[in-house]
Amino acid sequence: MQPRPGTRLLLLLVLPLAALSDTRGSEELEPMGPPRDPVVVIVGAGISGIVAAEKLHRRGFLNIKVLEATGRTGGRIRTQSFAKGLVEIGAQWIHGPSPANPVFQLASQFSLLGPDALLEENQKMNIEGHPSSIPVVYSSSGKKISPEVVTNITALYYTWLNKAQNLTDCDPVASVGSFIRQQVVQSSQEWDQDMVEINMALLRGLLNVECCVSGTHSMNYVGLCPYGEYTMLPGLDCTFPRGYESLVNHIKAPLPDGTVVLNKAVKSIDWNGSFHGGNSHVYPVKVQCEDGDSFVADHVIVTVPLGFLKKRSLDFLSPPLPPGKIQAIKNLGFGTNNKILLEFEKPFWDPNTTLIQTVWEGDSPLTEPKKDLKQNWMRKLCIFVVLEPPEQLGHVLCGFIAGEESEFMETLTDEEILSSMTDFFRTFTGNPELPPPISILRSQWHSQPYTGGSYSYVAVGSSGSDVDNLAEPLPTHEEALKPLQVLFAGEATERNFYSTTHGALISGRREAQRLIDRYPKLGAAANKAKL
Ligand code: 6YU
Repeated sequence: MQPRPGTRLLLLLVLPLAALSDTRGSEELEPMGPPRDPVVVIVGAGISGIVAAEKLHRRGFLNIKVLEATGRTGGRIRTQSFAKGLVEIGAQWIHGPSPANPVFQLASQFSLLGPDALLEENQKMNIEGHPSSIPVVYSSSGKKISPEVVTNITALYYTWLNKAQNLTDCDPVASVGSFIRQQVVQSSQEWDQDMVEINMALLRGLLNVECCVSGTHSMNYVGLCPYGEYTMLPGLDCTFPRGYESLVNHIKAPLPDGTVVLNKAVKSIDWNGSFHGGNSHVYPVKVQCEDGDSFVADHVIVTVPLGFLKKRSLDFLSPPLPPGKIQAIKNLGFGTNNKILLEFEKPFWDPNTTLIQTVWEGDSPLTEPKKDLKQNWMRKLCIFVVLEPPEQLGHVLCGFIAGEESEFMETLTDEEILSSMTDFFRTFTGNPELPPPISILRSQWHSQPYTGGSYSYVAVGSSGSDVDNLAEPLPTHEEALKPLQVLFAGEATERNFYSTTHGALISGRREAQRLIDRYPKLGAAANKAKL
């Protein structure tokens, strides 16, 4: 296992001061900052970029620009109208909504949550990242599987997953998928013969759900040793009644007009240079945009998704990223989890159903899904959330699909998906007359050129140190006497909370704080001005 962040902090405390490049006292560094208000450019207006801008603004930084490639803020937080209400195209829940979660803190502060989410008992509930209710499971022979069978196998599966999260000794090349397979093989020897097929099918379904949770094609890609570093906070996952984007809108509200510039895709970042601004000052960084505009800066905070960095790791920066960072970008995983939202005229599910799972008889966790994507892509669809409340939203299911099948789905038309989904639900309900959904909306995160997938995971062959490496600012430790120029935020840079909105938020605050620490007088002046 990699040392946990706490251990690293301890190591840092006992190291000689000279070795602590980016933890040196800010007083020591201040003379190296520019003798004027620093200019900060933030690339990306997702939650990490917006939070960083808001924090710098609040702490007295006057020259901040957030350059966003697309025509909107929020990035992978995206709320849209569908059916009779609002739905989420990206992030859906606050994972672990409890006082330690800064997204929960802000959402409560802005009064964005429903009454249930604010109940103390909900905040204390520990669901360890698993769905809070047992789904109704339909099998491909058109029958519902007995809740008792589902409960037993689901409980067993979660004990294995918890074991995987708590391993202290593991093979560095092992995957979560291989670990689960081992448990299946051992456990299946004790199953009644007539339960083997259905248990195996259910376990394949659960592995497919796990691919959605981890945002990966296969759990064979997710590293076993670092798996436990992802930290689950207590709290019963909750949603935003007025949309997740309401959070981003509240955070960005105090930013002066013109701070966020939309449709301003950054092409490349030149650093370690001497660039003249429109004044007499010289700046070390120049941000070049796709449309020919450029922005000089003292510091740039890069918050672009890992999916984008994977495509551009060699040429997004000039001089290029150090080899270690390029390797970290390569090592870490970034996969696709998409949603297919379907509106039905009338629900085919019972009124109290909150989750629907679909399993294919004959499938097994011991073999990988069939390869012919055109024929089989929908076999990876595994879980549907019944969106609530139906009185406000209509009868809407939100299906999740991960991996290559999900990426293939992105290439189909709405009509093709609708037709496949109609067949799909007719098969699973055993009702050949089931009316088709009346409308559809699906996400296409893999095809978004500035995202390239859904979220990161720590892949086999990578570790938490790759996450830390990605977060490391430039110049690096070796050149620490130069002022900071390029900083990195975004969910993939947060070792314990990657893949979440709170991880992204924490990373944006972390990098803003890194700059604030360099300019103690600015912060002091801002505080004085508030008194
Ligand atoms: C969460 C959830 N959730 C579902 C789906 C998705 C995600 N997440 P951004 O991308 O937001 O911003 C970067 C910006 O940069 C962006 O606007 C770009 O356009 C811009 N940009 C890029 N290139 C540029 C350039 N060249 N120039 C200028 N601009 C440029 N998180 O907490 N709850 O329910 C879900 C879900 C379908 C796609 C999610 C969820 C992930 C979050 O959405 C995501 O982390 C943050 O929004 C990212 O913010 P950011 O600022 O970093 O980037 C054990 C273990 C397992 C580990 N996983 C467990 C957790 C599972 C995660 N949950 C997933 C579930 C759902 C449904």
